[in-house]
Amino acid sequence: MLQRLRVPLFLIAALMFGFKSYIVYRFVFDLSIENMMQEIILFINPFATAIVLFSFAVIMKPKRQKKYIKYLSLFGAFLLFANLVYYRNFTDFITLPSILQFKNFGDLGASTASSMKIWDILLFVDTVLIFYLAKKKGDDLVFSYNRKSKLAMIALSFSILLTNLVLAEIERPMLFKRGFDREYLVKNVGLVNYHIYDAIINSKTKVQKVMADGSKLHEIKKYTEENINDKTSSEMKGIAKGKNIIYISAESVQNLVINRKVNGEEVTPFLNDLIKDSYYFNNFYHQVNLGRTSDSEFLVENSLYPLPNGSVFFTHGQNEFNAVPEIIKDHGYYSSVFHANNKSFWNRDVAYESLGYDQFYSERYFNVTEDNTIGWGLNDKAFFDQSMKYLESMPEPFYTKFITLTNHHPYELDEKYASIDKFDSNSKTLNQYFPTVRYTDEAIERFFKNLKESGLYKDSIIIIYGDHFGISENHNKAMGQYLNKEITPYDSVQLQRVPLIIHIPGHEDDRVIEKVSGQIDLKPTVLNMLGIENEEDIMFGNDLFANQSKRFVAFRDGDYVTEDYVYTKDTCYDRETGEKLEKSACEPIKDKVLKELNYSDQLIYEDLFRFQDTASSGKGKGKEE
Ligand code: GP9
Ligand code: MN
Repeated sequence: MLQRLRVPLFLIAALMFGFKSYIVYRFVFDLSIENMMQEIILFINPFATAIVLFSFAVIMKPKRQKKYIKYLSLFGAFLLFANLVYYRNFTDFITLPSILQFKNFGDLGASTASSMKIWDILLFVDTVLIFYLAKKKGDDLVFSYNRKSKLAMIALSFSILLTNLVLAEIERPMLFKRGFDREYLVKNVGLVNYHIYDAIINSKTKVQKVMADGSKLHEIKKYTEENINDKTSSEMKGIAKGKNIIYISAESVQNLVINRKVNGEEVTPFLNDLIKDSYYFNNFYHQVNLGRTSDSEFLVENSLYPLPNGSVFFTHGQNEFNAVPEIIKDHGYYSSVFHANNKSFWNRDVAYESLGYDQFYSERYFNVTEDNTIGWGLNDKAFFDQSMKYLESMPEPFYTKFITLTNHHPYELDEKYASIDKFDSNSKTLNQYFPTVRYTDEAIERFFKNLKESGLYKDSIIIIYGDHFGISENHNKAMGQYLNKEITPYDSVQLQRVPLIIHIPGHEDDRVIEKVSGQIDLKPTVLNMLGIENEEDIMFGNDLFANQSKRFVAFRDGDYVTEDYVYTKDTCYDRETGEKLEKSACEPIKDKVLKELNYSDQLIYEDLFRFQDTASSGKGKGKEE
């Protein structure tokens, strides 16, 4: 019958490979499909890629065509098979570094055999058939095409792929620029395209590393010594020695909600109370870029800037760093992260290892059911509750981070969970934001209660910060209505403030600290509190408790804030009043900001910390065990 229809071999191979891939994506990998659009993309993408790959056959002479189709089919089957076996082991997809890295070969070899299943052989059935058809019926199924048909075929197959890419971009804006998660990539563009993307990112990184010039470290070190690192002694030096450090990264919580009401109700009653008994920084800015939560983590652990493109975790997650978890390991600290999301989101499973984390409690450490899920996953209350058993058995002193999730865009919260009413404006996002922030506030309150009950509270220092903005500039009109003013570019910068609360149980000298500060300052602050000095380290932040005022808080796009000015959109504003000033007032700092961002980028792109012999010992396992 095939003969009569004259279906070309390349199309038979493409359709079979597409179909087989779809079955594996949909029913074998555990990919979360949240809506119809995702379902459609998942169906289209394996066929789109398969048709593009196999349609290249049309430009070849029949003999070559046969060879190309046979070996492409074999290669495709092997790619699926290898990823499947790897996935069974690591619930993740193969990355280029993971195959290039020798140490993983060991892991892989040992567990590969046990991860293979007899029915994996089915992945090769279509390939066997293609080999058979090519041999027996090859001359009936392989044709020569004229120029016009060749062009038409290639154009058609690429337009199918383009449709797939456009749909993926609509479903997940900036998918390629931001990377997000290997699961997202596979779900949206398929395994083959994911591997191409992974190869491009990795080779770019490799080239920059090969070109690296280790002597730059001295120049950068000299810059930070002369311009940033404050030598005056901090009043809090050593105060945290031997104590547990507990970070709470509060998803999308902006400073604007602190001490503010909606419909006559406080948005964050617990945090409002807590700051009376804490050091509260009310001019603390997030400095993240496209890597959002992961960028904030990177800033906090390294005191370096995130990158202009993508998430550092994703693009440079295997660099050598001098991160806090690694440094404090030498001082007897055990480090961990709690985050009830897929472990590979933002490439955390890989990046945490480079940062020196000992343990990552990701989604699979939690009991996530339909009943305790809100929005992106496990609700914050259940998250904190279920974390306690791990925290209570953790070796002390520990350094740990809790990353909340409920207050994530689009802030969907069932009425039954909401303690306050929504705001009323033309922005659904802003309206819903307040009840979900309140939910996180209540979850943190519960966590404090749990900490007290477990006895861990008094031996711990708790640091809460907002990871980044929650409401983007697209909602300025509604925000203006809420704040009762028109939002100017100056206000947009001021809205990038997130709360920073440092709570030290038993400490009396608490106050509101108004100095301008940013996420980049947390590493030096915490290290000083722990009494740890590392003369060789390179940090772009300052100890927030030291006397000298920070010179500026730089944002990734070159905008910045100082004690006196806010510089944005090429305009200089008075920081207190928001009045426009002469541009020249802001000019001198502008160059410094760019220089500093550039230095930080060089450190990352060229992986310069690997040239530093003082880098602390051993990396963390960072992995789930
Ligand atoms: C994902 C969570 C949210 O694991 O941290 O990430 P975000 O979208 O805010 O960067
Ligand atoms: Mn976030």
